[in-house]
Amino acid sequence: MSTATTHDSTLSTKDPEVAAWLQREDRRQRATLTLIASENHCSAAVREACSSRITDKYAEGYPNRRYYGGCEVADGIEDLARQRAMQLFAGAEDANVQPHSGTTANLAALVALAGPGGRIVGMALKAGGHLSHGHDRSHTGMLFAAKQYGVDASGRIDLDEVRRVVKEHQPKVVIAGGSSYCRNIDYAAFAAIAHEAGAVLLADIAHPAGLVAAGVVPSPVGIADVVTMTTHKTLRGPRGGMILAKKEVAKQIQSAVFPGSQGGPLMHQIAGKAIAFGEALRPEFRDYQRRVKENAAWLAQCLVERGLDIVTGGTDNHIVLVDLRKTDSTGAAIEERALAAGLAVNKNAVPGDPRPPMVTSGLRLGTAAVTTRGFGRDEIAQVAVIIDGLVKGQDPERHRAAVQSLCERFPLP
Ligand code: DSN
Repeated sequence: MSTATTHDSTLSTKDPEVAAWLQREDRRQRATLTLIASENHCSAAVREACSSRITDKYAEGYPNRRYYGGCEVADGIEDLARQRAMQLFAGAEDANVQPHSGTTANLAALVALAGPGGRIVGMALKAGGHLSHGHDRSHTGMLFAAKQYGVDASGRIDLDEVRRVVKEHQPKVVIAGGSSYCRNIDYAAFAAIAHEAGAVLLADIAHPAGLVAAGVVPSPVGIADVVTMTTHKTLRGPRGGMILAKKEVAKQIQSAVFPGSQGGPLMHQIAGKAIAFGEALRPEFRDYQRRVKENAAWLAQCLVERGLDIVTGGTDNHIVLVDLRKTDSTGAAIEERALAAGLAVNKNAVPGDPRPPMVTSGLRLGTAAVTTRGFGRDEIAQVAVIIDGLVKGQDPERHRAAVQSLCERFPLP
């Protein structure tokens, strides 16, 4: 197993305190199985770009239209990232690789498409949506007039309910996508609902971006007017965001990102994005995403066979949402117990959850990171046994050695 890190050499002599924290994080990740659905392990090449010298460079503006001199390398990198993004997401007419995160991508897109105070409709966080889709604690719920739709009793989006909310609210933007929604989304139906009401469709694929790029789940590209995403979840790149837009709205999106909501782009992250998109264009990436999806379906099946409730009974993507309401436990309690066993998971509301967000009755699991480590059916089945044991009250210590052995057999990239 390689232990070399970019901070081992210079940093440990220049700033041993920070180096020690970063080394501790290396050890934590190596010795933990990450089942957090929004996390992954990017390649050493991506990490190298992110710690490169271009972090020093100011490049406000866009390629060939910058507010600073000396941007020729920044231009080359940003153009390459945009070209690769459009190759990866076939049908994309424009790509903006500058958003610092998924939330800033959504905020910029909403300002561009709805305007300040404009009406928007998105999925409620509790139903599987995202804070930045109009939640009242997010600026998207404060700066826009937001209404939210939920899911039906089975945990699935009810398109009749979406249509009803859209007809009633007459928004400028309808948002499709979420952070704990595990089923495929019918983007064509969403587009029809949005367009009937004179609204545009924003598809947020922050979670399934990698699966979409690999063609193993449906793509909204070419259907939605704008597609936002993060680059660090299933897409397995550096932390950041991206916006794909149809030609008609590309200019508005561009100015909403810069100068509207951001200053200088993080060129080191954009270099990392270019590398990740290049990796995602290789055939191995498609195979990886196919395994991510198969592993999630298998994890859901193993947990159901052991008697646990899974929201919607299974999954179409990388997310498995365990509903703990029939057990004595809470999401917070299992998150803590899982960590003691060496598994990183996160508590998450389930639709209709009576518990507050810091407690919750759900557990969100994802297979992107462990599949990067090389997990297949046997290892996923072992994980299911451990999670089931923890929910049933077993001592986490009992599973620690098995988790450590999996971590050693399946090292980080
Ligand atoms: N933090 C992301 C997630 O976990 O899904 C959403 O912002």
